Amino acid sequence: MILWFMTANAGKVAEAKEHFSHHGIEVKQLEFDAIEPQADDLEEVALSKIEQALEHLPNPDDMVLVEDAGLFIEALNGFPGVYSSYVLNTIGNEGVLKLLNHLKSDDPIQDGKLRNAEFKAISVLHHRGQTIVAEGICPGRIAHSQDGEDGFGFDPIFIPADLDGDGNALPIGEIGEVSTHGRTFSAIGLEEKQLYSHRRRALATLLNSIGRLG
Ligand code: ITT
Repeated sequence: MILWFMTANAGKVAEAKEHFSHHGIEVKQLEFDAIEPQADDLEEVALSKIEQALEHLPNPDDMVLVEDAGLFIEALNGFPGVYSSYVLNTIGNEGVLKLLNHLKSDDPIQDGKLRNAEFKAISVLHHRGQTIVAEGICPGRIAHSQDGEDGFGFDPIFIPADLDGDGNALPIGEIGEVSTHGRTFSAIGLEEKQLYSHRRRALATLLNSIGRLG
């Protein structure tokens, strides 16, 4: 079974390939100059992308996937969120770290929370006239400095929350059975990132629903 992933981001494709390879689905990148609307929420952007993807699908019977993701930093009221690409292309990871370094609280509990953040992904899968939408969230925090070489985007500055034995995210700072021990997504690499990833969570939900598409 072929699944076309419409994205310009090779890092996303690598993660989707890794995930679907365990389920007998071949992922291929569908790349063209898509127009990314500036909208207030990820789902609106993702649904606009799927409309465009359908016009470029090599075979109308194939499945097509799009995704819109973003990094939401609590102390910045969710910024950069839907502006994540723009922020990465302008101030970059160093700029985000500088922004957060200006924030300080005298209350140690509040101070610890200032770096809380989450990745969110909305994935949309379309097959023969039917559309499924799934969300994946990965809570975590922003590191004090960049760490690691792997991955893409904000991976060098994002430390995911630990997980319990069932793969559920624990409150930030709690030590879990599954832990990066304070390392970022870039430092742990693709396979370990999948344990925590917002993308993998959204894709797993989609995969559970594919059967319903017939
Ligand atoms: P598309 O062609 O699929 O739109 P994109 O890179 O523009 O690719 P998004 O708009 O979904 O992707 O993502 C917004 C930004 O967030 C973008 O700069 C990504 O690099 C970054 N991002 C998304 N998922 C990420 C992840 O898992 N790790 C690190 N950064 C991520």
